[in-house]
Amino acid sequence: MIEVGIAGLPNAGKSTLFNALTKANASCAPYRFTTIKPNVGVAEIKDERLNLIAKVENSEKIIPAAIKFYDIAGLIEGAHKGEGLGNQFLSEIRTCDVICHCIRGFNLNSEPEPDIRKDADTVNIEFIYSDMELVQRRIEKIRKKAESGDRQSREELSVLSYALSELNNLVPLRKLDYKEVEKIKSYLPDLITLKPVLYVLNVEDPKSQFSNMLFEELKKLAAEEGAEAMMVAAKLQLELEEINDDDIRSDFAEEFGLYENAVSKVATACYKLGHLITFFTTANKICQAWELKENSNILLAAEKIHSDIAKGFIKAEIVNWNDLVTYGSFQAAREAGKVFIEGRDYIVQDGDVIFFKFNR
Ligand SMILES: Nc1nc2c(ncn2[C@@H]2O[C@H](COP(=O)(O)OP(=O)(O)O)[C@@H](O)[C@H]2O)c(=O)[nH]1
Ligand SMILES: [Mg+2]
Repeated sequence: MIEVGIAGLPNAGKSTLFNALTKANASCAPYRFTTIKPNVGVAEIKDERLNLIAKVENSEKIIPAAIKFYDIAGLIEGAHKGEGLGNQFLSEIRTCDVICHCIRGFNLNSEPEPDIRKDADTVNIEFIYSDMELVQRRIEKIRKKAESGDRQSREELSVLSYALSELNNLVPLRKLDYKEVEKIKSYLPDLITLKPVLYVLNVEDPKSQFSNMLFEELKKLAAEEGAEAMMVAAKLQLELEEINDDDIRSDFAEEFGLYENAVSKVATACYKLGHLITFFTTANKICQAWELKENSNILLAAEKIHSDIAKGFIKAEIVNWNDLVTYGSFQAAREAGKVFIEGRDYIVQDGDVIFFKFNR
């Protein structure tokens, strides 16, 4: 399950966003909204494709993919030195796949006017300092061995020294060359600035000029960093989630310009950043969505479901969800030449519906 850490300055609206996202779910088990800890929640990712596939396949149950959110508090200037709640919370971000950086885009009496770049930088610099510390510590640990001539340690030392020099220049590591990023990741996978970032501008009113002016600024900043940006009205979105009547709900969403499904919006952006795709299965009358790393072969997909399917893998029949739905049945899609038989080297594509054949 993809894990997303919601970070940002105090009063940016992180908890409001967290609540909006984790409440935005109901319908089918097993995920729903589950509170693991007060600040950890799992939301199911509504995916219209699932409903359409389920209909064609006469599935009796739908199981969406899920996304885990952490509401990460305690990040203030100096957090890396233990200010505020300090490192305890930075360590929670380290295990996440994507950082959702929440930026305040509304006025609050106790806070100065929103300042996109300044606010973003304050947090980004804490991340950089925190990574610096981790890299330094690791370097100290391996230095002796490297200096004694151990080849592996020397390689690691050279990679980490490079990372440290970039951090010293206040460069987040995700901005480096893909190859360098992969090397650094192989030694220290938990560095925060290696992680992809989704900037979320939290606004009062998504239709206002003020909000949109701030959003333009944020998009510019995100583009410079190769990050993604979106605008959410967390407080209104949370109110939307508390409306049960479908008609009133969609009127409310339309009036205020809200996402009917904020989780899907966030999940789509996070999947893109995390290089994840979705494939589907319909075995045992259960229509299920699964996440998978881009460029994975079909054995990895099989492994996700059950190691026995990977072990006993013979072949798979694959149809794109859109072809399946367009032709109205698996059989009709097959007759139209849209079902493909693939072996173990097949690279799974987003939207594949997969029927595994395996020795039990
Ligand atoms: N006006 C306005 N207030 C908001 C919005 N989102 C959050 N707030 C308020 O801002 C304050 C801080 O929000 P909170 O979610 O606790 O921020 P956190 O410190 O980042 O977790 C609370 O009083 C929220 O009600 C918003 O979109 N508009
Ligand atoms: Mg909070």
